[in-house]
Amino acid sequence: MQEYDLVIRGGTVVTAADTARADVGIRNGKIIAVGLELAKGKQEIDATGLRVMPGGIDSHVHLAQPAFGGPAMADGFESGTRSAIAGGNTTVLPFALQSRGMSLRKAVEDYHKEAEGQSYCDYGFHLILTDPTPAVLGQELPALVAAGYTSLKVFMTYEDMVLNDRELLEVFDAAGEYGALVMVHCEGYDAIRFMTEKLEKAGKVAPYYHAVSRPQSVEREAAHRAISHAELTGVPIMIVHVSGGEAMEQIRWARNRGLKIMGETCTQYVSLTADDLKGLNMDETGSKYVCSPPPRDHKSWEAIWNGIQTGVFQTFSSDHCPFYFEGEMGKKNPKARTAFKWVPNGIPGVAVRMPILWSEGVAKGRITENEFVALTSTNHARIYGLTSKGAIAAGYDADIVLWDPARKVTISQSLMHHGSDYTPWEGFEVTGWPHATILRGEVVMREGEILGAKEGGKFLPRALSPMASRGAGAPMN
Ligand code: DUC
Ligand code: ZN
Ligand code: ZN
Repeated sequence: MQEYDLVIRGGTVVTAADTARADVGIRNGKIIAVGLELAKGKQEIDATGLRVMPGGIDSHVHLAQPAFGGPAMADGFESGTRSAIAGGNTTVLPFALQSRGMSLRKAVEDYHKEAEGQSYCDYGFHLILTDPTPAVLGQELPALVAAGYTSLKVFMTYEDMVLNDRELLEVFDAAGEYGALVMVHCEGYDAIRFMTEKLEKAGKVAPYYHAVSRPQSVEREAAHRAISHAELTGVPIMIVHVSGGEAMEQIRWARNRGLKIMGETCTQYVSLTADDLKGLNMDETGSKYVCSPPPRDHKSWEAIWNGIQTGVFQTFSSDHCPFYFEGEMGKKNPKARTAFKWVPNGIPGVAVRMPILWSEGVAKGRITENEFVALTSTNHARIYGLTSKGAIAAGYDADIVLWDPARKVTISQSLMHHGSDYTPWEGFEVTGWPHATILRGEVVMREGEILGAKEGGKFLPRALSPMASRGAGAPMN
């Protein structure tokens, strides 16, 4: 009897902890051995010259969501997860958005219908709470947390989603009681409205002014407020999509005071700038880059790298939030052309997250390969309760990316496999690219060719986050 269904031979295994020349033996979708001179498998992959790393886990993607106040998204589960595996990922965590007045349970059921049989990679759901009624917080939330939806996101802006301070406190408190991890979108609603109206009165409505309407101070103030609420309720929080040094310094300050505040940053905050929103000549091509918080400037990139290098950020995500550019549903639909406030917020990036972090981070000497694995996979698994993911070790799911560290690629729409009709990174040059993606022992992508099936991914109920427990444990470093 063959011991292994698959042996990945001759590669260099890189985990969040260490690097070693080793083979990986897989049976029934699980890693069962990591060692030298493993017996021949039924199938063999020659990984000579490649890094063998845990498959990417992108814990911040939006799929099949009824938009951020605008047209429908360009990706459902099929195209969004296809793009994910093209980029070396094996798990994504999208959001189940509760519309106001709607039951949270119903929102989750609806997203399951969208995802069932339509996912090329494994997936779980964060909840988005927009209507934290006593019934939602007292009954639905604990039941959903117990069923494996162990994290939730709240918004401090957006007409349809914003929670006031009292509501934020109630949500934090309830999450603390059930052990759910709270993710916070930190941008101040009133400040954005004030700025938007002022800019509109001055006729400044081009996409670029989206960035002007939500400067770093708006993000910093909200981050500070969220941290204060976390302190008051004794609840750890994750501040998501941090765009620059100002909010980053708030997290650092909080941690230095012993608070359990975590941070996430994203690809766009080390590779795009607000000037990209100017488009070709302050025209609507700038809307291709409209996302929130907006990308900043080169100085911010350096601040974000500093936060990555010093452990302020635990996760590096894409915040994949895809829209079309052209057409009635696109970012330059007729209404969106009249003012930046109507341009849907978000950009597609699940396929470029790992290549850009490798290229700008590892290849340029800013982070180690092990830090890359922690930032793109292992920390996402640990923080969000994905207990069988994020490591190359016996007993873990055989979710693996075979990485070509030297491969030079010019990013283009044709490589993305997503639903959007553009990529914000068209023409961006990277060193380092996924050679193959392996999901629970099956090769689902090789050399850009999608080999997996859209029924191949499965839903992952998640354990409670060890980082979410109220007041327990030492502060994070
Ligand atoms: N927040 C997100 O998390 N994603 C896209 C837009 C936004 O505001
Ligand atoms: Zn957000
Ligand atoms: Zn997001």
